Amino acid sequence: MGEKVFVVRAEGGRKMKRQTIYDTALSQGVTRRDFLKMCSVLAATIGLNYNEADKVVAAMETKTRVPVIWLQFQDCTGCSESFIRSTHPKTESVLFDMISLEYSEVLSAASGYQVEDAMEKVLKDYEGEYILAVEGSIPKNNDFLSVAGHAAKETFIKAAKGAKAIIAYGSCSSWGGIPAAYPNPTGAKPVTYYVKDTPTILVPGCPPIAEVMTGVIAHIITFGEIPELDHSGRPKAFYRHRIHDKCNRRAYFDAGLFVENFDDEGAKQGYCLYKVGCKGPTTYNSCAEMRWNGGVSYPIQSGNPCIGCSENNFWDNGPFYERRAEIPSTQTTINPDVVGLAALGATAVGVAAHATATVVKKKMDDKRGEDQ
Ligand code: FSX
Ligand code: SF4
Ligand code: F3S
Repeated sequence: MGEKVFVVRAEGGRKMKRQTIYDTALSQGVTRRDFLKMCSVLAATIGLNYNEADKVVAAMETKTRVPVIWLQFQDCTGCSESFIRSTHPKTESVLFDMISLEYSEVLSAASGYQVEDAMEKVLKDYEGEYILAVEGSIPKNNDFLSVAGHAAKETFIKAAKGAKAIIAYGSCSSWGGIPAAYPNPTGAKPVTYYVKDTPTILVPGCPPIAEVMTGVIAHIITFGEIPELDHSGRPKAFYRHRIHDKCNRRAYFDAGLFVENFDDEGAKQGYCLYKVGCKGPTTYNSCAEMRWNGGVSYPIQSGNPCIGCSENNFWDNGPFYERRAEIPSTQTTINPDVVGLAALGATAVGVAAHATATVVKKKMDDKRGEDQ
């Protein structure tokens, strides 16, 4: 058990021995028991059954750490902040055991030429093997952002060329995000605008859930390929449900009990936030299932309507905190009023038949009156 396991890797004609992920974990003081625990959590995160955790164990015991280059463009660094707060498994394990973070403006100890050289070396030595994580959108106009004297676009296209996969981490790199909001002064674009022939996984959210990133990387390590994606390029395992489908306030929606104002009795009771603008019915993300900060809570649980931060154009889809009568049919399979109708039966006929902000409000008020 204590014997070190190395993977032999050909590098420039030479054979090099590199530590496996498991061995790296041991050298960081992680016990076998903790390692197995970490693998079980990872297996659950990537959607494997409990009895399939051995696939993750086998991969971590035999594979070496994946080199990662993490580029930041037009962003607020919230994505990095979110990632380093990953709790399942602990970020230290993810960062130092599963991946080898070769370049990060926030986390690299080195800076200046030193770190620029390190990135060049990875592009050359690990061509086709490294993962490129991108945070932030890329401006069309080169004047807006350059790092180390290179325009953002140029740096991204160069790094994307030899990547095994690109992970667009956050809504800005996935869709354009806040920098691309009207009037989009920089001509901000998502990564897919510039590169189409490198496998790209979108992990939207402003910021995204840290454990989703961990899960995506664990999937690539375990299976040697990117996870199954939906029609927009998001990993299905994490974006297959709407917030509304798994929301802890859903029973109130179905019962027609809504918060009307943030300081009313409904708010105190934890009623549904639909009428104060919740975009859960049109937002695909794992917040309601995985929750944030190690499963502690998520916006809706803490009383704030979902603002749809993982959806395309979320900033321009506002205003937030106001209910819109129409739910865009392209983003939802079923109108939430109809969802409510199905669950509520005959009592909800009035809800569905009068699905406009004002009329729904009146009907709900009427219904409450009857209930009391
Ligand atoms: Fe964007 Fe990430 Fe929102 Fe911020 O960097 S997805 S503005 S949380 O940080 O890119
Ligand atoms: Fe939850 Fe929002 Fe749906 Fe209400 S509208 S059930 S608060 S997701
Ligand atoms: Fe964002 Fe909505 Fe989750 S606002 S963090 S997608 S609950």
